[in-house]
Amino acid sequence: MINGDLFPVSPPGLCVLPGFALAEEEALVEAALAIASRAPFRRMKTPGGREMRAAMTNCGAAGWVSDARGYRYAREDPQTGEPWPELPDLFRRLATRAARAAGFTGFMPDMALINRYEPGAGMALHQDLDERDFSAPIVSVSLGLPAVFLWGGPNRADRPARLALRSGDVAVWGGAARKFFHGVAPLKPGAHPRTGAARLNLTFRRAL
Ligand code: MD3
Ligand code: FE
Repeated sequence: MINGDLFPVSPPGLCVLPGFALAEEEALVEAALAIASRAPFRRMKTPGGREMRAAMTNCGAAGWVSDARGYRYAREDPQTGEPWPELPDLFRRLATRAARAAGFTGFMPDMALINRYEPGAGMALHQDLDERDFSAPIVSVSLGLPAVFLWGGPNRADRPARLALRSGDVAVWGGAARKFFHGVAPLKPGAHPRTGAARLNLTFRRAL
């Protein structure tokens, strides 16, 4: 394999690490479900009043939330009034290790957004602009059913390329890629031994 399992692909700043988290797949799914037992997955409303297709929850110092008031990071789960569950050490260590493998040393995420997609669910092209520090990368871990990730460019009109992401794949986004448009194509039906008919995606961020 060229480049020792490290696949930097254009745009500069996106790096896919195929199977990087596969050895920890089961523990990662268990940890995500334990978080969801305390901060349940929910389909949030966009400020425009539409229900998003992916169900979401969070862990760490803040959680990404969306409602009629807009998008923001909130220190408490608005559904329970409680702080979000802690970011597990397993998550923290994996995110730091993957970022380092992609060339971002010293990445210390303060939270993870957890997305759950069922067959038919996707995510429209968007940018992630609610975090405070854009010099930090975002690390994404795919678990369960495969998905086609759509990555565009700096402009909404840029035609997105398609990238297959499987359970255990990790992608790191930093530098120029950090503000690029991206999304997820609607999931194909299927079942995965660890997640059933669902894909979980963890995104580790420095939000505060
Ligand atoms: C590129 N999630 O939660 S992960 C999201 O598969 C999100 O659930 C998708 O987009 C998912 O906001 C994609 C990959 C990803 C995450 C954040 C990014 C790519 C990114 C932020 C900036 C650029
Ligand atoms: Fe995003």
